[in-house]
Order: sequence, then structure tokens, then C-alpha cells
Amino acid sequence: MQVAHEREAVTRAAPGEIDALIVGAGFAGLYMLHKLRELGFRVQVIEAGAGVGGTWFWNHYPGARCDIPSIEYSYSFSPELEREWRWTERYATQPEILSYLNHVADRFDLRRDIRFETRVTAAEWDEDHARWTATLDDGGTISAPYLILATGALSAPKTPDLPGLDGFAGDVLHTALWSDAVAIESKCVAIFGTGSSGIQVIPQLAARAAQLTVFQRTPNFAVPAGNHPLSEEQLAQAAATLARDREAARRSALGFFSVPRAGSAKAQSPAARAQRFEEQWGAGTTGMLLAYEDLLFDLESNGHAAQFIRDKIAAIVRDPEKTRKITPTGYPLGARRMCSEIGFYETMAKDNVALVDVREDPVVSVEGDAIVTRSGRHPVDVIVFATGFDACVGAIRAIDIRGRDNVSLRAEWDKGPRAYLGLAIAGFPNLFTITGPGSPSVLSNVVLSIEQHVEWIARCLSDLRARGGAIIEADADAEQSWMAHADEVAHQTLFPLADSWYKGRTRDGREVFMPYVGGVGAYRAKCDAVAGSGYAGFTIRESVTA
Ligand code: NA7
Repeated sequence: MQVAHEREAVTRAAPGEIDALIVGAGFAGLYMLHKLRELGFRVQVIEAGAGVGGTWFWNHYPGARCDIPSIEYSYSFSPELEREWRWTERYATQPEILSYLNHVADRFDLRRDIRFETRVTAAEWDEDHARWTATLDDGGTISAPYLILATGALSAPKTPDLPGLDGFAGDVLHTALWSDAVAIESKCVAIFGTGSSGIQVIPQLAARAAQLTVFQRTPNFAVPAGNHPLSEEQLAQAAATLARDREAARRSALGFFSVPRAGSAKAQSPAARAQRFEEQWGAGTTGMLLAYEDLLFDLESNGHAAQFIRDKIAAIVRDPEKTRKITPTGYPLGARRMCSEIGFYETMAKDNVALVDVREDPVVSVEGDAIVTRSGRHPVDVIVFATGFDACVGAIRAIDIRGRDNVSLRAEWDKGPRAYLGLAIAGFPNLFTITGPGSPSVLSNVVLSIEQHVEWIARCLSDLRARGGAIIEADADAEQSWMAHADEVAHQTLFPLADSWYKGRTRDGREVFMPYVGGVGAYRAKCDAVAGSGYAGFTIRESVTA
């Protein structure tokens, strides 16, 4: 009834016009489209890929898999969808997640409002007409009162600028832009990067290549993925408690079903600690971090957990030189993204796998058939970059966004990424960011965080529609206070002690910790309170066209 009533109140846009433009058709864009359409808005999605899925469309390197349990890393908005989809493994592979997203697109008939293989290159706010006009890479433009960036926090790939790379005669791949057409079998392969993607792809490459050379910059902590097929019994058990688990996750710190175990690592005896760590070692990606509730807050406790993992690494890798290079030191466990591994450390121990630490033996140049480091020459046929993303802000910065008075978002974010609640940016009216900087995003179960943002934005647009299509803009002082608060809560944890992609950097070198770590439950309560109060921290103006 409520939806039908809202449909009657649909906007005043002329036939063929749209109310909202969404950029991106990954988890965020698909649900945003569905939600707005359900509320009677006319929506157009622009997607660069040839299909839905966003990061899960592009990231199809061998071994790509989610490191959050599939049942948690899925939509909760439709109980029917939850009932009919059957995950086959605890941690879904990329093909399975992509099938899921394709199923969602079909089930909710989403494709008819998505324009594929089209990229938004620029977007400009027109104050006189209260609309955004986006420029597309096919030369067209499209305009709408509201612009929603569902561009993903990990979707703008980064490639290092190695001297001589252009002259390399072999194949070059990036894990985020994979091509199965490149032959790996019996080749000499080089891989740069040992983050989540590198750690997943390395065992797959080593099994097929004649020789694999891993160029590592910073060693990461990796724990056994603990993956397994999901039995009927396990699925039934999960289904029985799903609604309750989802609700608890929404109110939790990180948005997961599992929560940290009580107690402090440093307060326990070495024997009790070792036993608890052993129990958590096989408990999946977050297992070790959930061993004690103080691990992300107390350096001494954290040190015990870190040492436990270092000992495990040494026992698997054995070769003393490789162990020395691959063992993470100098930053707290969990302060950089925890990686989950299936056979990574065993692979690194193999004879056909070499490890170059580029911090002690830097790359000098790339030649036609080799990578030359200070200490020698490494012949290679294929170079794989597992060098990650311009995280949290890269995909937004890739669009030339101009707000009020033609202010450039890129130039503004050069002074430091900022967004009020990670949802809206002062100076950029009627623009929304899903999982933007200053929201839990990558330091939470991101699907849960996406759903929360989509639902908040949908509520906001409905409220604005009820006011005749009003204009909303974040206030600069509210935004500044929010970012200061986000920084303050980050500094109550150990996260700032590591150099990581969670941090953005300003032009003058200041660090900005981008994800909000004050807890997804507290964050949700804040967002709900803001909306409930009539959007405190925002200015709402009547539309000039009203
Ligand atoms: P990450 O986690 O950003 O990892 C990128 C890796 O590439 C990391 O180890 C980098 O080292 C390394 N890197 C970057 N440049 C170089 C050079 N020049 N030489 C050697 N190594 C380099 O990206 P992923 O794709 O693995 O994972 C991103 C997220 O996607 C992940 O958390 C999942 O949620 C999915 P650095 O640490 O910068 O020293």
C-alpha cells in the first residue's frame, strides 16, 4: 500500500526523463536500482562492464574468491531471494558470486535500466536547473536531478610505473583485468604484489608455470581460508538463524555474524593463549582477529597473535631465507587487510617459486624478456600485477566531477578525501556516494554496508520528493566534524599504525584514514538519527524548478 501510494506521488519529470542516475552495476548499483524503482523513481544505470557485477565482473583471475562467508556476503533485502539461492561453498568463488549477481539482475528484471559498456567520464552540476549532466565515453550525455555513485571502493586498478615496462615483449596482466587468453603453462611468470589477490592467484600460477618469481614489497599476514563445501545440513542450520544473525550483524562492530571472543590476550597465560589462537587459526579470515576482543586495540595483545602467525608461517615455509622475507613485521596484525590463503605458504616453499623482496632488491628496469633488479636478471615471459586498487576514492576520482561553482571534486579530494557520513559531499548537491570515505565500507561486511547506504539514500530521495524534488547538500562544518570524529575513532584503534590502502594522503602528505571504524551499528544509528531529525548537517532547499 505504501509503495502504491508513493508511486502516485512520482516526480514531475517529463516523459523519457529520469529521476536518478546511478554509476555502476555491482552489488551497490543493482540494489540501488531495484530499491528506487520499487519506490516509483525512474532510474538509469551506467556500467562500464559488459555485464553486471562490478568488481566481481572484472576480478576473474584464477583463485578469485570472497574472504567473507557467502551467506553473510549476500543481499538480505529479499527473503525470497535468500530462500531460493543456494551457496555451494563457505567462501564463494568469483564465478559463483557473479552467477548470483546475474540471478539478482534477472530475478528483479534490472537489465532494462542498465546501459552496459559505457563509462561516465564527467559529471557537472547545473545550479540553474538543479540537475547533474553526465558525459559518457560514447560521446552522449545524460542528465538527472540526483546522481548516485555506486562505483565501488576497490575498482580502480593500480599498476606500478616500472622503468622499461613499455618495451616488455611478453604478456602483461592485472588481476583486476584478467584475460584467460594469456598462456601461463610452462612459462616463466613474474608476479608483483602479495595482497589478497596475489595470495589467491600465486598457488594457481605456480601450479601451471615452469617458474614463478614473486616480487614482494610488504609481506602480509595470511590465515587459512578454512573453506569447505556447504552441506544441506549446514545450509538448513544457517537458514534457521539467518534473520536473527543478519539483525545482530547490523548492530555489530564490523557487520559479521561472528563477534570477538571476550577477554584480553595479554591477560591470559601463554598456554591458554596458545590454545585459543589454535582454535581460531582455522576459523577463516577473521578467525584470528576475533580471538580476543582487544586485538585491534592493544599492541601487546596484538603482538601475541602476530607472533603466533609468524611461527605458523615459519613452520610451513621452512626455508630460512624465504621465511625471513615473507614474515610480516613492523605493523600490528589486522592493521592491514587480513588475507586468507589456500596453499599460499606451501606454494612459496616450492623450488619453482622464487621470492624477491623489492625493498632490499629493487627493480631497476624491465627489459624485453626479463626483469632486472639490483642483484640480477630474472627472465620472464608473463608479468602479472596483483598491485591492487586506488582504494575508496579511485573510481570516483576517475570521473571529472564538477559541483557548485564548477568546483572540481578531484581538486577538493587532493586536499583530503572527505564526505559527510561517507554519503554526501559539501559543495556537491544531490550527489550521493555508496560506501564513500568516512563510512564503514571496506572495514566491514561491505554488502551489509551497501544495503544500509542504499536504504538511507532511498529514504532521503523519497523525503526530497515529498518536498517537491528538493535539493540536498551536506554542510561543510558537519562534514568536517564527521571526518574529525572518524579520525578520532580510528586513532583509538591500532589501524593507523600500519601503512595501508585504508589511508588516503593529501597533497601535503597528511594521512586520512578513510573507512569509519566506530562500528557499523553505531554508524547506522547515527545515519538514522540524521534522517529522522530532518537531515541535520544537510541543507535542503526547494528546487528552483518547483
Ligand atoms: P592490495 O591488497 O592493495 O595488494 C597490492 C599488493 O601489491 C601489495 O602487496 C602491494 O605492496 C603490492 N605492490 C604495489 N606496488 C608494488 C610494486 N611496485 N612492487 C611490488 N609490489 C607492489 O590489492 P589486492 O588486489 O591484493 O586486494 C585488494 C582487496 O581486494 C582485498 O582486500 C580484497 O578485499 C579484494 P604494498 O603493500 O603497497 O607495499
